[in-house]
Amino acid sequence: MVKETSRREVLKGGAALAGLGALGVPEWAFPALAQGETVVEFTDLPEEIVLERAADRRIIDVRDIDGPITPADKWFTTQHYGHPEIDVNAYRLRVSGLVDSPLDLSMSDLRSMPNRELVFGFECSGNRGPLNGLSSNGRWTGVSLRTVLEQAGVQDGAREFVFFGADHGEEEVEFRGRVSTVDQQYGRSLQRDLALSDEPLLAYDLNGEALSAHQGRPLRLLVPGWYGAPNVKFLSEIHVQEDQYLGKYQARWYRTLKGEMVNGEMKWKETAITKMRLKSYIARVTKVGSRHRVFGVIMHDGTPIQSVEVKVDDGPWQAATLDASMTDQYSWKFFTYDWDGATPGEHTVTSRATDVNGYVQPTAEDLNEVKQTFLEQNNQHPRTLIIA
Ligand SMILES: Nc1nc2c(c(=O)[nH]1)N[C@H]1C(S)=C(S)[C@@H](COP(=O)(O)O)O[C@H]1N2
Ligand SMILES: [Mo]
Repeated sequence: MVKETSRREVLKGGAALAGLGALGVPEWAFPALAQGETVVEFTDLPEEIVLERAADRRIIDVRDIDGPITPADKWFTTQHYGHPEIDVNAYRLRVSGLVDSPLDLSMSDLRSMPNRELVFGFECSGNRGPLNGLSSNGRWTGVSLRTVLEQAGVQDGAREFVFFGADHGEEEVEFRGRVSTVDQQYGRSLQRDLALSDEPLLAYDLNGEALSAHQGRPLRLLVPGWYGAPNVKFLSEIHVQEDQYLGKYQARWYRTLKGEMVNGEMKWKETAITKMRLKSYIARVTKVGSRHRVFGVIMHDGTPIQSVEVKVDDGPWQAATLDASMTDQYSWKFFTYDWDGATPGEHTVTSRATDVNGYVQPTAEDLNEVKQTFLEQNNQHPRTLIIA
C-alpha cells in the first residue's frame, strides 16, 4: 500500500503527488534522510509544487532541507525587474551625497577592504504557509557598510542612507486617481544609526563563492535580522541625504497595515518592512519504524529563542528541541519534536516559537486582529497529514 517515489518525481509534482494523495498514504523516501526514514506527506500541499516559476524566481522545497546552509544553487530568489546586465570588471559602487569624499569603488577595491562573514537566513516578507519556500540560510562574506561609509566620511546632516539597485523598470504610480508612468529603480533606505552600526554588510560571496545573478551579483546589502526586501541586490549606489527616502519600494510597496493599542485605543497605521517577525514552520514529518518526527524551521530577527513547542490536533503544547549546534545569531534555527504514539488517521501538527522577550508566535486569528495586509504573515500554521 505504501508507494515510494523518487524525489525527482515528487518535485516534478502534480501527478505523482495527486496519485499518492488518492492512495491515502502519501509517503516516500528522500535521499537526505536516514536509512529507513520516510517522509509522511502533508495533505495540505497544492496539487503541483513548482520550484522555479520563472528563470529568476525560485522557492526551496522545505521538505528537502538537509543542512543549516542552503546551497547557492537552491537559495530562494525573487525580484521585481529580473537580473540587470552588469559587467563585473567595469562595475563601480558609487557613494554620493552628504559625504566628504564621494567614492567609486571597483569589486577589487571592495574585496581588498577588511572583510567579515555573516551567517544569515531570511525570508521574503510575503512568505507564508503551507510551503514557506521563500526562505533560506547562507554564509555570506563582504565588507561592513560602516567601513565603506567611514572611507567616504559621512557628514553631520546625513540622516538617510539610500541603497539603489542597478535594476529598474517602467511603473505606474497612482496618486488620488491620477496615474503617472515613471522609471523606477529598486531602492531602499536605512536610518543613520543602523547604517553606521556594525550590523549591515555589503556582501559579495555566498557560501564561499561569488554571488550569482540570483543573489545580486556582484554586491548586495544585507541587514541582519530583517526581511528580504531591504537586502538590496545588484547594489549600484549608496546615496546619503537628509530627507526621508520615499521611493516606491520603500514607501508604498513594502508596507503592512497594523493596529496597535495606544492608551486603550486601537490605532491603525502603515508600517515599514524591517525586522523579521518571529515565525516557526513545520517543514516535514518523517517516520522511522513506528516513531514519527516533526522537523521545523524558525525565522527570527536575531532575538534569542526561548522555546519552541509542537501540538498534535487540539492536544497540549509540548516542548520541541532546538538544534543546539546553530549558534549564529542571525541563522535560521531548526527544531525537532519526537511524536510518540501517533494514531492512524488524519492529524494536524502545529508549532509555535517564543523569544526571550516573551513574544509568542501568534495564531492566524490573533494576528488578523492586528494586521490587515498580507505581508509579515508569521502566524502559527497547522499542517495536516495522514498517519497510516
Ligand atoms: N535590487 C533589488 N534588490 C532586491 C529586490 C529587487 O527587486 N531588486 N527584491 C527584494 C526582495 S522583495 C527579496 S525577498 C529579496 C530576495 O533575495 P534573494 O533573491 O537573494 O533570495 O531581494 C530583495 N532585494
Ligand atoms: Mo520579498
